[in-house]
Amino acid sequence: MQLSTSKILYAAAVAALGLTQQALADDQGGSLTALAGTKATDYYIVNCFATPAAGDAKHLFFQIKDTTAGNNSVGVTVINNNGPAHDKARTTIDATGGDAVYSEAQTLAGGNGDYIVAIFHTGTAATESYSLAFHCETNAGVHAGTSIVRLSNQ
Ligand SMILES: [Ca+2]
Ligand SMILES: [Ca+2]
Repeated sequence: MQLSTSKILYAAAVAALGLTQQALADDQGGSLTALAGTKATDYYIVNCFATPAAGDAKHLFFQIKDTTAGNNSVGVTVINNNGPAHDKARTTIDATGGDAVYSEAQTLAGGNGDYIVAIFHTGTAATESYSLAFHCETNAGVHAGTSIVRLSNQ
């Protein structure tokens, strides 16, 4: 009886941990500088991979927050060639900078592997800072293996 109770408590703890992981997104901060002009683009690769606990990644979840108040909006485009036909790239833009609200969340289904992430801003040359929230998820919505590397910083 004691053992059964322990097992149930353990299962509950694991379930709670899983839900917590699902809600937590990784976060990547950065800035597009005025010096880089209107062409300023930051370029990252996010890798989604299977973990023993979660299994295979199905898609990348992402949204962005423009942390610089002002007219220029910050957006992100994610590209993956393994996605379904005509759905290999998605974009989301935070229309209001300087508040706590992120852009509309998007998911792009490319399975395990590399996702190209390009962050840009609209309007004239300006320094615009951002926070990118992202994580890979399984078909069940569980946090899968996620890593990021920055290839270009403007
Ligand atoms: Ca802004
Ligand atoms: Ca916002």
